[in-house]
Amino acid sequence: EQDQDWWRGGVIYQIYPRSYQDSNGDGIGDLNGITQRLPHIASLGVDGIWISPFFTSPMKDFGYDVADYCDVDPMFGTLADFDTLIETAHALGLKVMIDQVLSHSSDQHAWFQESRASRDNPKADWYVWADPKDDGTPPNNWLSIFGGSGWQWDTRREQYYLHNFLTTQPDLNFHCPAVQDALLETVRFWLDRGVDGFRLDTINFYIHDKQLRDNPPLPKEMRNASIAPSVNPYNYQLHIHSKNQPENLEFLQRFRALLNEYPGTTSVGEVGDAQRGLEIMGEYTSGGDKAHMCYAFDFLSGKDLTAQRVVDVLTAVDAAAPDGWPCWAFSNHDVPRHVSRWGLTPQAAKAYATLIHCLRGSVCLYQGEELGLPEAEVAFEDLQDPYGIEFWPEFKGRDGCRTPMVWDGANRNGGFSEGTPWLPVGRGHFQLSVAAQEDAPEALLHHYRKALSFRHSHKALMKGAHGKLRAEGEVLSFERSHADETVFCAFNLSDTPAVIDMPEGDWRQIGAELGAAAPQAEGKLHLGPWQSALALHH
Ligand code: TEU
Ligand code: CA
Repeated sequence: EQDQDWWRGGVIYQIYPRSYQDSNGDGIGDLNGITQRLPHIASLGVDGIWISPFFTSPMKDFGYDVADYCDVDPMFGTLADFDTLIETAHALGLKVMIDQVLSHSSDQHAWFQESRASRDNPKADWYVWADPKDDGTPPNNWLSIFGGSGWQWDTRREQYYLHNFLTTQPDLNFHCPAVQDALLETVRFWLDRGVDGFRLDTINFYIHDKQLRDNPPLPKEMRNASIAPSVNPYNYQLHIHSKNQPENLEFLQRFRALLNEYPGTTSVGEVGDAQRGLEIMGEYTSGGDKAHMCYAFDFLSGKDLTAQRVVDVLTAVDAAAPDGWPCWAFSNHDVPRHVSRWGLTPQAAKAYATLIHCLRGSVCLYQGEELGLPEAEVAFEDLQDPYGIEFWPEFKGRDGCRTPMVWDGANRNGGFSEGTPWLPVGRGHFQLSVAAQEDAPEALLHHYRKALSFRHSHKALMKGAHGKLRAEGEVLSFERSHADETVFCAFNLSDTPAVIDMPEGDWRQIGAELGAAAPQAEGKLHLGPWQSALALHH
């Protein structure tokens, strides 16, 4: 019998298709390449995969600019290749989630071509068009996440259109019911093809303020063009009118009703909001009638991840909505890989790998995370990300986490491609290849497998509530419980030994395969550098 709640506490492996495996030597990863590598993913013990966009696209934002929601870009393969991928994944026990970029399309999408042709065509209001102010300037002060004004002038319509990201990513107008209907039809198309769920790109940008009210302006000292908006601490609070309007909840309910017709499917909404991310997670995922999960940004930035920070974030989750369901990630295709961001030694990387698998919520792992890949250094001449090119060198862009997966260090291009890879393989990556780690019992790859299997063998870790959150110095601890199972988890997030008190009660050591410490006499717990302790109550 199929567990329809597989996603609740499940672990999802994110694939950036351009960089996973190239099967035809053009230097760009593709669907057949992914299919070929599914056994590696299954061997990790994850529940499913999320594949970043592979739909027809001019690739201005590498697929996050969709020109046809219901077809595969020839660069990545064909619909038949996708069918084979799903079939192979399912045979290996892996769910398949795809990335729906509904908030905006490519400017090459037929809908936009029609919409921009005149002010009175049937799709005239499918995008967000507005007249200039009397002096010809944009209708309001809204900014693009990728820099500059959020408005682009269109000479044909003599109007501005809204884009929250690149100018080639016009914002779809969700206030228009026909737009919602058309998008939901594309969702149905993929459900009928057998997908198990969706990662919903920029879910909080679906609906903008109809009255187009100005956002609060950027403080003067933050208007410096060399600060990339996504790392500008003020950026997200500045979009209060351009995103996250109340009508979004109604759309999410329509979306959920559609998914409910396909039992066992799921969704994870990407909520990029530094200030209100977890609150929005609560709004969007509680009640069981909107998104299933929201992707949390809390552990995707910062120079380190301290015990106190984890406690603060988990406390905020409870405050936001005890029945809400976050999905945690340390790395993805948009941010510097966490091993580099947090400056982790291999030992520390293991501690965080154990930690993420003990959190309440679901988990996304990003390709190469299981190898401990550091952020690759990409020379300016090799940069591909338009956002990185724009803000170089203060902001290095997103190419350093998008370099090819390394399968075999002894092979040309790490086994990724027979041709010239679209981004060079990271210099220090060859020695961390899958093949190299398979043969090294202490390698991080095996630690990820053990942590995944550990999580899956304890219902309390998959589905349980969390409680008794503590940060004592650099030691983080909490309990997870579900039905009659309670698991105690402690992590020394530092390279100095530490001693804490065990909670009251009888505890049996578990997780020894993860290097976890055993509680000592008199209720003391001695933790070595970066050591964890895991114990079962009985
Ligand atoms: O990202 C949304 C988002 O908030 C990013 O702009 C993020 O702040 C930035 O990439 C950090 O460097 C999603 C996708 O994940 C991203 O790849 C797309 O470019 C973006 O939407 C537009 O579709
Ligand atoms: Ca290819």
